[in-house]
Amino acid sequence: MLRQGMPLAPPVDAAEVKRRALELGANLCGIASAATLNAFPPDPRWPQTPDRISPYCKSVVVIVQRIPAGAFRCKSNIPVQYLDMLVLRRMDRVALKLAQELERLGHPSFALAAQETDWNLKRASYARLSTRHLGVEAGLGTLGLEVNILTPEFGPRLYLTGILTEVELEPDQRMEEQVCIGESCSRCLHSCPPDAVRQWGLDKAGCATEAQEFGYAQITRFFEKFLGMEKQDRKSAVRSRDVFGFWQGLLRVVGSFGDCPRCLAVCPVGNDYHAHLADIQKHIPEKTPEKVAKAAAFKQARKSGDDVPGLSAWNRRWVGEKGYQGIVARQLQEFKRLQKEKEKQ
Ligand code: B12
Ligand code: SF4
Ligand code: SF4
Repeated sequence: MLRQGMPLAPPVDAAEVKRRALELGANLCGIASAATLNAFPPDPRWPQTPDRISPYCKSVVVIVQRIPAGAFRCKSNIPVQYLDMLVLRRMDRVALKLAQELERLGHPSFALAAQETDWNLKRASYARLSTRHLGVEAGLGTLGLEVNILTPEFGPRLYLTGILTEVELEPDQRMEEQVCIGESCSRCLHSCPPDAVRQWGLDKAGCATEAQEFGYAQITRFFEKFLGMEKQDRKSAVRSRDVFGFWQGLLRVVGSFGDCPRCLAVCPVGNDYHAHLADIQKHIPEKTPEKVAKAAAFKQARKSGDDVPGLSAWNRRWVGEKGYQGIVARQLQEFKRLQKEKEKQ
């Protein structure tokens, strides 16, 4: 008789795990080896490695859930903010289901707390594992100029998580070709409202003012101010837009993170961009002469071989060692060819 939880522990086929992940609703799936992730932490000073979480983890199954492009065609940011929450829920469900199925086969497995950060790592700005770096190691894409992971399929318009398992699975090959077009594109930099995009880096505090309008930093700032207020001012502070924002964040996450869609919306990587966004996102209203000059300086720095921290020998692994080789142009040509074929039918 076969009971749930009985440890049979047969070997598991990696291709079958990926097929099952897609069947459950993931949009992409790849596998990274825990040994590789332990050997290459994104920042060795603050190691985000599976080993810190469990010494028994052998593989990490990485799943991607895309954000529907329609939300980036709207008049306000609200639809993206709301969708983020739905996409994350869906992603976590798929991850949990897959972990349970692996465990039923006899291999202890669990889904990562993908959105939560660790208080002990860089004052809580670091997660247990960096899922972007998991994605790169699992062969799903490479990091862009604004450090989002860009997949050839959906550019950066996605969320991703990992399932940590004790079964050894055949890992996928890391992409060595850079998916991001790079400094000559810089559309993410042009679009960023607080000008937080660096050269394969990010001013995180700057980004958080837009990306987490009612996030943790804003909550603590509000209460610090509140504690020093006169009784009269406290009354109106309690009824302010801030408190409403915090309440909405608690209710549906809207506003507490995933608030700013701009670098996601304008990135020209991915067939979802060619199909649904190229027309309306072509023009970037936030583009200024200062941002154009900043992008030109980045381009020059790379050309002259200057020291760019985001492109250090250690970081290149996740940016794509072979540099940009025209993947976006190739995809666009193929997309147009397929469209012409469809029109003929
Ligand atoms: C915290 C966080 C944020 C915070 C950061 C807050 C802060 N004050 O630090 C803020 C608010 C900025 C943020 C914003 C966004 N986020 Co966020 N965020 C996270 C979270 C929870 C953890 C990030 C983390 O741990 N990073 C890991 C470290 C390694 O990243 P890093 O600092 O960039 O690492 C570099 C530096 O360490 C640098 N480095 C610097 N100094 C040194 C020195 C040495 C010696 C070395 C070697 C390296 C080094 O090299 C590293 C490699 O590039 C992840 C979820 C997760 N579990 O990963 C989501 C996550 C990264 N966020 C995500 C998203 C979608 C966003 C937003 C688009 C949301 C939005 N629409 O508003 C924006 C995008 C901003 C951007 N361009 O990156 C997605 C990414 C999807 C994608 N396509 O990449 C993630 C993966 C969530 C998920 N589960 O899918 N986020
Ligand atoms: S999420 Fe918004 S604020 Fe943050 S880097 Fe992207 S465009 Fe800039
Ligand atoms: S907008 Fe351009 S520069 Fe920015 S991440 Fe996308 S491809 Fe790279």
